[in-house]
Formats: sequence, structure tokens, C-alpha cells
Amino acid sequence: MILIGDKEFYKGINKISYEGKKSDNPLAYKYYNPEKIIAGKKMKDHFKFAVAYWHSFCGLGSDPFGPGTQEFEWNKSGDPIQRAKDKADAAFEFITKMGFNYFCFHDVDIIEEANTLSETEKRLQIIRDYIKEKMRISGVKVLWGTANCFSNPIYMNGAATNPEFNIVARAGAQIKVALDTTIFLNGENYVFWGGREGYMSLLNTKMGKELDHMAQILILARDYARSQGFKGTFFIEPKPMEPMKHQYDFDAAAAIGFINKYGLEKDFKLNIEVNHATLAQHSFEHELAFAANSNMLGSIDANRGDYQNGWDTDQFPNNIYEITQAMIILIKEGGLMGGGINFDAKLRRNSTDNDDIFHAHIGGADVFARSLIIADKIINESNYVSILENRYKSFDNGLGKKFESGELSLEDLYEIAHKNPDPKLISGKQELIENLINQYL
Ligand code: XLS
Ligand code: NI
Ligand code: NI
Repeated sequence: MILIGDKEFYKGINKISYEGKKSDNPLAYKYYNPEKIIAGKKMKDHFKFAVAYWHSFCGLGSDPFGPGTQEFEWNKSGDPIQRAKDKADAAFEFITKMGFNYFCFHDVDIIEEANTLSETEKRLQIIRDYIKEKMRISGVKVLWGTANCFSNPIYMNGAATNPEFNIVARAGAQIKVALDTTIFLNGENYVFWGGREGYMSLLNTKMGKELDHMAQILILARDYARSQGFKGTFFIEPKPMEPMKHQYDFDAAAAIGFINKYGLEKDFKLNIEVNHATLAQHSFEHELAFAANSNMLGSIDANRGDYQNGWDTDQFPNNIYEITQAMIILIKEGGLMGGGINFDAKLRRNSTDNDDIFHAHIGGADVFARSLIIADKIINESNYVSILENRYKSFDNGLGKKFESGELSLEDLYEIAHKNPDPKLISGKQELIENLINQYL
């Protein structure tokens, strides 16, 4: 019996299993076969799929024009502690029925925030015991925890970057409790997404001071967590905007510059989210490659944006071309540094059936699995790698190699260029390479 709580919330839905692409059962995996080995690793270990507590069990589907549409059974009790326990029952039922091994959470996802900090902490201590027991029974683990330092109105001017010290201290206190909770639940990593860390207008903002404060909070959080025995990785999750007009962790490049400037590179990596990449006018694979180049590719928040709407629509992934390019990077990099694939994605407001959340996650897992298979074939069966290597072969020896190793001066380049006044044009072969995805689909 996979059901852990005494109530069943997702009635009539059994454990999702792999049935292969010929299956016409919509509640089965067509490509995600957890035990199947691709590129030397089991699929489940490549991905470490995680359910985002906030989108799947908290968000009710409200938008700026209307309230939520979800009528979750676990929200029915009049007591916040009981509601949180019911929600945990639903969450663990869902995660185990999906056959996933992980979840991610904000402090105020696992139990509603109370009126005071100390009351919220008391509530967290109750629910964390409850959740830990469910983790023990089910084997489900925490991929990462985090503090929601963006929803509470007190953070309207920022959390770590608030111009008022008392609010910065309040953010520090909340992060301490979220770290305690994550460590208690053996969280493998801890995330910082700076939802309110940025500005609406530069006219009232001292940017340099705010960046120093943000770094200071990260330093204190790291030192505290390490002193409590936390061995995991800290992730910064870049996003260019929304809710702020401009967020400090704009993209991978900005976040890495920040991490290096403040000497945080030993403990901090990046959590790259698809829709955040596209909001920053980058492709997902660009952000992954940028992080990987700096040895910073920690984790992924999986979702997708919308070609027409320019906001964080957080839809479930379904773009094989996009994810295949991401999987090529993942395989070549040898995987994520400590993290996994967290479905930071939500149902559409009008998806209100019990099974919709299953279809969403099955689709997401299958897209990643199928893309991984295609990427592996492109790398191993096609001439893709050799085309790429060949493109840079002029640096493998001779003058190109000397240039790379710093043995040539600018005057040397001047001489060389004059000896070769007419270098030939070499095709980039983009269309040929693009066709490989279609060929190996
Ligand atoms: C919001 C972010 C958020 C983080 C966790 O856009 O994606 O959900 O992942 O705070
Ligand atoms: Ni997001
Ligand atoms: Ni996210």
C-alpha cells in the first residue's frame, strides 16, 4: 500500500509506472523509466525529480483578475495545524504515486505563516516532525528548502536588501528558521531566490549598499548552516524581474559575478529556471552553459514560458527541442552539482480535476526522459561532437595553441594576420546540426 495518510486525496489514481511509448494509458510514463541506464547513470539519478510544494499543494490558481479555482480537500479543516498535516498527507500521497523521490519547499508552504515570527516557528516545529516521519516511511527526500522572504507585505521594500535594518534582521531570522527546518529534514541543498531583492526605482535606491547587504546575509546564512552541520550546496536562483522591475540576480552571468565578487564560490552554485532564462532574453541552454562554464551548474527549476506572454507563466515543460539542447549540456557536464530537476510549474487556472496534476508531472518527466535519450544518441551516434571539435581545431596545435597558452603578443597577431591576409570563410553548419534533433527523435 503506497498510501501513507489515512485519507486518500487522489482517489482512483494508482502508482504511475513506466509502460513505454506504445501504451495508450495517459496515467503511465511513456519515456521515463527510472531504472533505465542512459549515459552511464539511471534516469532517476540523472534527474532527481522533485515536486514543488508551493505550486502543487498551496497555489489555488488565483490571478490578478480573480480568486483561486482549486478546492483542495486538504484545506478544509478550521485548524491551521490540521490543514498543514492534511496537506502533507496529500503531498506524500502524490509524490509516492508519481514514483518521485524528492520535494522542494518554502517555510510557509509546509504550514501557513502565523501572525508572529515566534508563532510561525512553533508551527514549523510541529509540522517538521510530522513531515520527517512521512519521509522516513516513504523514503522521499528534500531536494532543497528555502525561505519565502517575498510574500509577506513587510518585505515590500526588499528582504536582505531592505533599506531598513529591522527588516533585514527579520529576513535573517526567517532564513535561520528555514535553514533549521531544512537541516532537520536532511535537505540536500538550500535555495536563495531574491524575489524582492532588487528595485522598482533607482531614484530611491542605493544599489551598491543593497548588494553588500545581500552578500552579508548570504555569508551569515552559510556560516550558520555550516556551524549546524549542513553539508549541502547553496543555490542562487537568477531571475531578471517579477516581482521587482529589476532583480539583482538578473541571470547566470550577473549571479556568478556577484558570487565571485563576494568570495562565495565554494559554497554557492546556481539553480537555473527555464522561464527565468527566457524572461532574461536568454535561452534555457544558454543559462545552463554559462553556469557550467563557471563550474556553477547546481540545479534546475523545470517549467516553460510562453512565446506570446512575457511573464513567468510557469507552465509544465513540453518542448523537446528546448530540453534536448539542455540535456546535451547536462550529459557533457556529467550532471548537476548536487541538485536535481524541480518542477517549479503550475497547472492552468482551469485545470481543476484530480488527475490534472498527474498529467502535468508525467508530461514533464517524459519530456526530460525523451530528451535525455535523444541527447545521448546525438552525442554518441551522430557526428555532432566531431563537428563541434572540428570547428575549433585551429587551436589544437601551432599558433592557435600558442595563443591559448598566452605565448603570443598583440604584435604577433598583427604579424600573423598580415601573413594571412585572406582567411577563408568556414561554415558554422547550424542547419545541419539542428536537423540532428529531428533525426534522433
Ligand atoms: C519564482 C521562483 C520561486 C523559487 C523559490 O519565480 O521560481 O518559485 O524557485 O523561491
Ligand atoms: Ni519562477
Ligand atoms: Ni523557481
